[in-house]
Order: sequence, then structure tokens, then C-alpha cells
Amino acid sequence: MGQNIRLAIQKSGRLSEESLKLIRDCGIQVPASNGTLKAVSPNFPIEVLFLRDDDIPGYVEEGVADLGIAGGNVVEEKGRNITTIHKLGFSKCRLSLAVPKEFAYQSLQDLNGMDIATSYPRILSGFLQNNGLACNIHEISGSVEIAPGIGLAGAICDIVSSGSTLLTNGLKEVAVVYHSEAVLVGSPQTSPEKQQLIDKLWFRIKSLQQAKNYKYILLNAPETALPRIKELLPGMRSPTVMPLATTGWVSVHSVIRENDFWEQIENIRAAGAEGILVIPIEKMIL
Ligand code: PRT
Ligand code: ZN
Repeated sequence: MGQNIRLAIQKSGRLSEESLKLIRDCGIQVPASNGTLKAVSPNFPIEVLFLRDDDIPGYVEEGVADLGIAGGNVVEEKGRNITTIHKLGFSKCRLSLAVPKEFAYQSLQDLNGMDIATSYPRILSGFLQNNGLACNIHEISGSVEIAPGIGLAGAICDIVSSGSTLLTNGLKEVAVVYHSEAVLVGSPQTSPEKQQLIDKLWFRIKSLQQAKNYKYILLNAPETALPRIKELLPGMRSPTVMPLATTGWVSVHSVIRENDFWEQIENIRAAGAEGILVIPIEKMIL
């Protein structure tokens, strides 16, 4: 019996639910934490550690955890020596500059020399430097959006999702500094045994992600429409074609990217297809 891998996820917050769901959708059972720091899976050699998101990059760098799930914004801000293994596609948000709505903003240059409040001094200073701006950064740990109102700073740099927090505080978003989403991070050095388990986990995550982008499509069409429908639905190798009880008609089964489906649906119908069903795919191994 080999070692367990340790995965650090956020204990309670915006990332917690999706992080846990991702692991469970991989067929890995994780007992409910009930406030404990750690849960051991009964069916995969993994221990899940429940931590504050800000601490996850540091724990991974120090080897306390082999893997972590954190916001790209936090990973980038901490600047730890860890590798981003992959983007996970959830908790999407942006780190943006915002100013009071009456500020006559035209270009980034208008911010030059200003006081900017943020919890992300490292990402912000990189951005300012790249854009040739010199500003005074005021690092504050929370409620950044109130800084202009209380006279602490003329602008802020904070996480924006729907934009309603900015709006209720009389602010407007003027530039995106960093696009973020949840990421899977790992330590740069891993033993071969642990790497094997990480690869196994990553394979499962990948098959879920691929499945999300594709749909299974079934349709009926006259045989004469087949050449055109095959062009529109190439499938993984080529579509499955089965005869219907009605002569001259076939059922076509294939997979299609969700985005392509909406683009192609009119063409597919125009080619003669009817009774079109589109079904989600749970896992997809290419
Ligand atoms: O307790 P712990 O330290 O673990 O959690 P936390 O409070 O530091 O983090 P949490 O749970 O709030 O966020 C975790 C991660 O979720 C962040 O690091 C981001 O990667 C991501 N995320 C996604 C967000 C948002 N959306 C978000 N909207 N993080 C914060 N916000 C806040 C933002 O700071 C602002 O106050 O929501 C407000 C803006 O939201 P809108 O919708 O009004 O624009
Ligand atoms: Zn935090």
C-alpha cells in the first residue's frame, strides 16, 4: 500500500462547494468534513485538507499538500514556487481597476500618480509597471470598495464578478488587470509514486471537463441526406448510422461540441434531419 496524495481545498467560501463536487464527480468519495481539517477517501488514496484559500499556495510549496485548488488570483498574488497544473473553469472572476463613477476616465494614463487601494499589491504593481504607471498602492485586506468613499484612495483594484458591489458603492470598472478562475496547483517536485496518483486524478478531471464541452446527438434522417449530415457531424471518428424500421430512413448518433451545435442546428435541419435529441455526456475519454 503506497502513500496518499494530499489535496488542499478551501474550507468554506466561494470555491469550497465546486472543489468538492469536482473530486466527487471523479468517483472519489470524500466524507463530509463536519468542521474537521482533514478527510480521508475510502476509495482513492487521497486525503483532502480543508484550509483558508490564502494559505493553500504556501502549504503546497512547503509540501504539506501535494495539490491544491485555489483562485488564480490568490496563486498569482502569493507568488509561491508552485506550478499551475490546469485551469478548472469555475469561480471565474476578474481583478479590475475601478474609480468613482463621476471620474472622467479616458485611458489608463488618467490613473497615473493616484492612490489605489487593493488586497492584490503584487499583481497590481506588475500591471502598473507593464503599463508605465507610477501609483501609490495601499494594501488593505478587505472591504476595498469603500476606500474611495472614506478618502483612503482615488481608485481601487478588486475582484469583480457581477459588478453589483462596484455599482452599490458608486464605482465603475475601468480596466481588467487579471482574469481569474479556479486552478489546480502542485508542487514542482513530486515523488514518482505520487505523480502516478496525480496523473490518475488529472485523467479523471480531464474526462469530466471534456464531457462538459460536448453533447451526444441523435437524429433521424432520410438515407439520401447522409453525406451532408456526415459533413456536419464528424463525431469522434465518424457517426454511427443505424437503419430505422421505415425503409430509406436512418438514425444517426454522434458527438458534437455544444458551441458547434448551436451554430450547426439550422444546417442539420436543412439537410433533412428530424427528431433531434441532444443528451449530456457524463465522462468522455478521448
Ligand atoms: O476564508 P477564506 O480566506 O478561505 O476565503 P475568502 O473570503 O478570502 O475568499 P472567497 O471565498 O470570498 O473567494 C475565494 C475565491 O473566489 C477568490 O479568490 C476568487 O478567486 C473567487 N471569486 C469569484 C471571488 C468572487 N468571484 C467575488 N465576487 N472572490 C471574491 N468576490 C468578491 C469581491 O471581493 C467583491 O467584494 O465579491 C465582490 C464582488 O462581487 P460582485 O458580484 O458584486 O462583482
Ligand atoms: Zn481568503
